[in-house]
Amino acid sequence: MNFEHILFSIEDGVALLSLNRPEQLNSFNAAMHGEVREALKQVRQNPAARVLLLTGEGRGFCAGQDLSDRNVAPGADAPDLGQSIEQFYNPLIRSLRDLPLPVICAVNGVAAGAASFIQAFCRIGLIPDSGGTWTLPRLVGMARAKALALLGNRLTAEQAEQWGLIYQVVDDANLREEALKLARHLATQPTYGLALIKRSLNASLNNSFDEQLELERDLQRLAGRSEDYREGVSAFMEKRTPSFKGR
Ligand code: LHQ
Repeated sequence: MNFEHILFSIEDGVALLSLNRPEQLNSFNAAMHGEVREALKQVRQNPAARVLLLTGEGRGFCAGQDLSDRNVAPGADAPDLGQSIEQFYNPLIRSLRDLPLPVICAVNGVAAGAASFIQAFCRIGLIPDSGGTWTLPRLVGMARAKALALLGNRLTAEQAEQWGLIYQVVDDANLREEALKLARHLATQPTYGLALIKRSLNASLNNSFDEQLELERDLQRLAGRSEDYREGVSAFMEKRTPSFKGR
């Protein structure tokens, strides 16, 4: 498949996916959804991809849905947004959340709608979707989540970091380099184990303590059978740098 609306490559263990509709601040239309879906399929299937790095071309990261696709004529039927979410957004969110790799998001500019430092939905009569109403209160607490979702104000990157919405702010000029450095580092690590860590942390948000202890037992059993664990222990005993394969 030739990509028109995204840039996609796999190099040094890092799958780099950059949204590429800069004039529309990388907002999503159906074609871009299709390309992202195809790229994520390749990431899942290609063992050379050990880490996924997401970013955007131009001055924006992503402005959510392309609203020019939603501009209905007066008197025409309203679009079925539930259908659009079912077909496009929910599968995308599930696919990223379940991807058995570390995912780094280098948010290079405004993120509105489905990825978000602006919960812009309330400004046009919608609710935050793509898991926004689930993720936000868990990351920043209910009071801040409600303020963000009901007011639709812009949250600066620094404030997003202070509130625990994102991991780290870096200077604009260094963003791509810093994100690639982190991605290349992770790509040399025991990425099978990292995927199990991601799975257990995701599950912890809904589990009781006892359920989580049981999940840890099961996932540690899998981790303990990996080649990487064997290599990690040998390298430690032999006082050398381990060489992990992600298996
Ligand atoms: C855009 C867009 C855009 C098209 C900027 N579309 N062109 C999920 C499931 C199913 C259905 C419905 O929706 C959803 C979820 C959603 O994503 S709903 C939320 C949709 N997104 C928004 O409401 C955000 C709309 N955009 C904005 O509020 C602003 O553009 C932000 C705050 C993102 C950036 O503001 P500025 O930095 O001032 O840039 P701008 O507004 O001047 O935009 C630059 C250009 O990008 C401009 O085009 P132009 O030809 O005038 O240069 C915009 O029209 C275009 N653009 N967002 N979503």
